Amino acid sequence: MPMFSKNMSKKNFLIILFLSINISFLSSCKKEESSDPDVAPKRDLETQYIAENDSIIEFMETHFYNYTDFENIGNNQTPELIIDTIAGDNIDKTPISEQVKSLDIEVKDDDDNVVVHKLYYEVLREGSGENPTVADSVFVSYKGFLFDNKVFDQRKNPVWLEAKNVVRGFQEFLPKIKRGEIRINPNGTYDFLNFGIGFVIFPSGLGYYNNGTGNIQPYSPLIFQVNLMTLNRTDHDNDSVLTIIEDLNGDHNFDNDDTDSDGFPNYLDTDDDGDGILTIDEYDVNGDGIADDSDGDGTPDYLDND
Ligand SMILES: [Ca+2]
Ligand SMILES: [Ca+2]
Ligand SMILES: [Ca+2]
Ligand SMILES: [Ca+2]
Repeated sequence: MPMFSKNMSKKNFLIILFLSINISFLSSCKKEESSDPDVAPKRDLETQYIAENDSIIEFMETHFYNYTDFENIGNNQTPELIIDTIAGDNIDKTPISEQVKSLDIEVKDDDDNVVVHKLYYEVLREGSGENPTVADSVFVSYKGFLFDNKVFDQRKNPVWLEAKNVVRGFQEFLPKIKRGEIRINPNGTYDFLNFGIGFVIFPSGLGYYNNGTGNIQPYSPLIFQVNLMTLNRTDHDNDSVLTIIEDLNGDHNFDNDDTDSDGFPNYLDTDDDGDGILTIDEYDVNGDGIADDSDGDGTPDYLDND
């Protein structure tokens, strides 16, 4: 496909790099419960989480990854993550459980009860640039696989994804690594150097839960290796307020913040408070980089309709 042909001119490449958005398989698919054979009956979120977390911990205690392949790697290399059982010749390997860190993510069940889900991750190379937010567009290669090593999705050539559209565990992991640098070579080819590499393991409550999809059975914990080439900050409605800032309640769901209740969430609303003045014309009139608050009531003008 032409998107990443190596002989593209520098100019064309940069235009494509910074404009194109590619939504792939990773996009959270929200299927309705139906007669679809891939959709299992919905279980209690907390019960399911506890059972899956136990199985993830057991998996990490009995498995290792190819950590020696990630030592002293070249600045443009991307070793592929391989996970195997600690047994036989590999009996002395360090288990994954001794290497990962964890992150607590709040997930709500259908009755709005919060069940904290642990996500386990390892940064294999930090990267050299900025970290993405959970709202940004990221240019990534990745490999998604299951505990039985079955690969359900893999991109060896990087693709653009929107962090807010991928499964939650992948989205929440992204800010843990940094982007790399772009090197344009004299012959017009390019590569990325010193980009962030890591992997993440998470329960189905941060994945597809009761929805099976492709090779993924319902209630499957998922593993992703992620290689972050570069990123693009997003401002979906071009109102000068970055999308990450439009998530007012900070729950990483961008669809439930709608200040003026007009049905358009703030990240897609060019007049967030519905006062007839576009957000871009009242967000930061004095240009100091801070949202203006003319009446000093603590609510910035662009969210304040009085
Ligand atoms: Ca929100
Ligand atoms: Ca709105
Ligand atoms: Ca807005
Ligand atoms: Ca307004």
